[in-house]
Amino acid sequence: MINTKLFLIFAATLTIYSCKTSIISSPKPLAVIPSKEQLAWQELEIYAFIHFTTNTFTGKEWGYGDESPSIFNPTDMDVDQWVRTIKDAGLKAVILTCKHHDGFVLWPSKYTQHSVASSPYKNGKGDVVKEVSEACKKYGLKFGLYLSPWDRNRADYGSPSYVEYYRNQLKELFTAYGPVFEMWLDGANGGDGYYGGSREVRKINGKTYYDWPKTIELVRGLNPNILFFSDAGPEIRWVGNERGVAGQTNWNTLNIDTLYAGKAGIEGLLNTGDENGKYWVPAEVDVSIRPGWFYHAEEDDKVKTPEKLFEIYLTSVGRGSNLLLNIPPDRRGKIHENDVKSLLEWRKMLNDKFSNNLAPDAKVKVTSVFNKKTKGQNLCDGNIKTYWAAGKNTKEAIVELNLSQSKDVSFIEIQEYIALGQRVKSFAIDVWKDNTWLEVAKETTIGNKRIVQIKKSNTSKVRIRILDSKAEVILSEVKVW
Ligand code: FUL
Ligand code: CA
Repeated sequence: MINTKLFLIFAATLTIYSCKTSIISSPKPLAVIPSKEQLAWQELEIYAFIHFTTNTFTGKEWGYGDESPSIFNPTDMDVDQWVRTIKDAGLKAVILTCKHHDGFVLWPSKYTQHSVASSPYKNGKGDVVKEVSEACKKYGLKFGLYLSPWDRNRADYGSPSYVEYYRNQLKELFTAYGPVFEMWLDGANGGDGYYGGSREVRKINGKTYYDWPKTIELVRGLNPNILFFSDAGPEIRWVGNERGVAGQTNWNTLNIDTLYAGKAGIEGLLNTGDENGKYWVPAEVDVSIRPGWFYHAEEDDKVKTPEKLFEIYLTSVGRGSNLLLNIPPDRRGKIHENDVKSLLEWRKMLNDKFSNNLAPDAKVKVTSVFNKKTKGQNLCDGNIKTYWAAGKNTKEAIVELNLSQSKDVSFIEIQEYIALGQRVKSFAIDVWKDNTWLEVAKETTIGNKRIVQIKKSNTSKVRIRILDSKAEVILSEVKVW
């Protein structure tokens, strides 16, 4: 028979004990932190942009809007090959240009004739948006869309009825092809165009014309978890260039109340973010694998090399951003052989260079901990949900990894636990050389992920010195290759 008295004492001790553990204080989040959707988005790291429309067949980058749908005629269309290649290259999602500035739409919209339905593709029975979204489901990739606000085909561009048209198309897209993880609002707006035959220059007020808050609300009603990309966010910001380069200093925070999509002269701010920004608006690095966004046969020998793509990986994902890599299908409706080759070699290069992480076998020493759960070992467990936190308000701290024997080291990767906010303002990396510490890098921000390439060093110890931080330092992972 159970001894009830003993059992009660035991239960009481348990309660006291659990009360005690629950009063261990944890680090407090900063005032500005990512939403759970933004956190999940960061984990995608690399995904594909697909630019495909009449431009593919005219050789233009910006169609004027007077292109006949009859030219949209891919000869050997293979959407499965696009998405399979993207998946094989290790990318996690696809964003498709459902309509570019020329106004031709890739699905049979009931609001316009200027679409695939009027083209020879599948005798007008084709639907590229459907094909891509279904292939994404098949291959387990997320699906996103781009619908150009600027429309050089529409006679009513510039008047309120066009905004209605744009919203109607969003309703169609978000009803038929969701769920959509990200929507791209391009900042290019207004200028010359066909505009239903007027052939003139039209200027709109980018700040007021589209009434974005209303459009965004409409889309969120249909697709609550969506993230909007634009110069101004609200959830994801442009990085300020199309070269594949995020700021060496890259804050996820920004003041978006002074920005709007298409506002000129803010590239520098978008590139670095704003240390004191009041909103969490991480940068996305958009860059094309070719010189243009659309396929042009004369650029077949200008496909970025695996080495160049690797460099871009370091200046985007390696600087805490996500990489949106454009891979434009050709006139057959396939990703060209040269692009496929480059993509797959790049993937192999990433896998090779980042295959032998020395951190899990290292002894970790940290200068302080916040509490007994936020220990240094959490940095090397391969789990981004576990973290090391320095002592309360400790803005300077050192993490030392003892590799036990000398190894060649070329890259150090550090991740902040950004769920509690981006904190680190500056840090340095040292390697143990000739019985002393040698500084090999001095950098500023970390964010979601910072990959620092150092001159290959044969060393038995590596240390990261956090020199300044907004609040106690919190890192989730450190890797050494
Ligand atoms: C720009 C556009 O004007 C380009 O054509 C392309 O779509 C690029 C991704 O964004 O603003
Ligand atoms: Ca961890």
